[in-house]
Amino acid sequence: MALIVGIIGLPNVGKSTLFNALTGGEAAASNYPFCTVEPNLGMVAVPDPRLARLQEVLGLQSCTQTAIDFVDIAGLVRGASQGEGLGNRFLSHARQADALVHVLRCFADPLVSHVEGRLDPLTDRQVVETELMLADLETISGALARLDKVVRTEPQSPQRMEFEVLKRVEANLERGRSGWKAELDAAELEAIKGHTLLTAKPVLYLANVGEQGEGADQVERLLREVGAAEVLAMPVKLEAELAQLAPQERRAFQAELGMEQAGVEQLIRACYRLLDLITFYTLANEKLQAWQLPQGAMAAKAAGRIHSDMERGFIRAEVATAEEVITAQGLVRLRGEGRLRTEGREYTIQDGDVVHFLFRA
Ligand SMILES: Nc1nc2c(ncn2[C@@H]2O[C@H](COP(=O)(O)OP(=O)(O)OP(=O)(O)O)[C@@H](O)[C@H]2O)c(=O)[nH]1
Ligand SMILES: [Mg+2]
Repeated sequence: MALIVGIIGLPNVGKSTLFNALTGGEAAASNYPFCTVEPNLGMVAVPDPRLARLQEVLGLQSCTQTAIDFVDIAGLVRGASQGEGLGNRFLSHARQADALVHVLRCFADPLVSHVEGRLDPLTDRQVVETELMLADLETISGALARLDKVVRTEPQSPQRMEFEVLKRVEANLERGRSGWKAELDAAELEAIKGHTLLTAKPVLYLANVGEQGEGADQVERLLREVGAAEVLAMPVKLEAELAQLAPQERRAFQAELGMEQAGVEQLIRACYRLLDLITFYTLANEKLQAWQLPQGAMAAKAAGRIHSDMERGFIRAEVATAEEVITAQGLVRLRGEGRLRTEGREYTIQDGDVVHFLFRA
């Protein structure tokens, strides 16, 4: 059950090019608005230096990384919520995503046409977000009409909270406020989760800059508007070209360009954080595997990620940190010295834990 990150934005801003940079793939990318119609789906392994070090000290031939699915969605234009462009098709694909990467064009290439005829990532962002808000308003108005009847006939209905929260979200969206999530607590968010509202999804803005970093002034404007944590600047076309090279060649080229870490790697890791995921590791029968888990999940649930039997028959977990395993060159010494912690089913798994589950089959 890999989580899905949807790539959204206006047409012709570099979404498919970004998808290719991530997957090393060859999705159609061209100077032609609405080049993408059917979404491209690709599974991308999450780079994990800690896993590589574990593999090395354990002397294993292979290991299994975690992955995220990326979906390259059709471009969206003004009026999409009313069916303009590929309208509702775009929106239904975006709705299936767990988080969104919103690509904003910051490169000024006169050869690549802009659907609105000018370079302005701030306005582009507004155009797209307005459509997301309008689409949500429509979803909400349909749901409220139905819930209104329910709470009127049964004022103490369990759906009362859902009704009240949706009304609050609606009031926010009507005032053009997409940041309504901050006002709700966990229970309130849970109550409306089923509506998969687009403005509820975590968003990362990807500023698509030119090959030489052109567009830095636009990135500055963007940073001022949305805050540094949510913006990543990346020369998408260059990254897609790098993705076509063999690993060794790519590293040499990156060193030449003074790039410490590939932009795509930064993006994948940023998405991992955006999805609020942590990684834990298991080592069984000489098989080292990384697993992803929502932040705050407990040991029994983590066991269930591997097999439902392990969750059902959970007895206890033996835990060490990846750093401890690396320093001790494996689990054997840690176990021998009694340094593996014993944890129960309610232990909160920490990022980087190496876990051995004991369970009744
Ligand atoms: N100069 C330059 N061109 C770029 C860059 N990124 C993308 N392009 C070009 O812009 C055009 C559109 O790119 P796509 O990746 O197809 O855009 P898209 O957002 O998927 O477009 P739709 O599928 O039509 O919505 C292509 O000709 C790309 O080569 C960039 O960083 N610099
Ligand atoms: Mg495309």
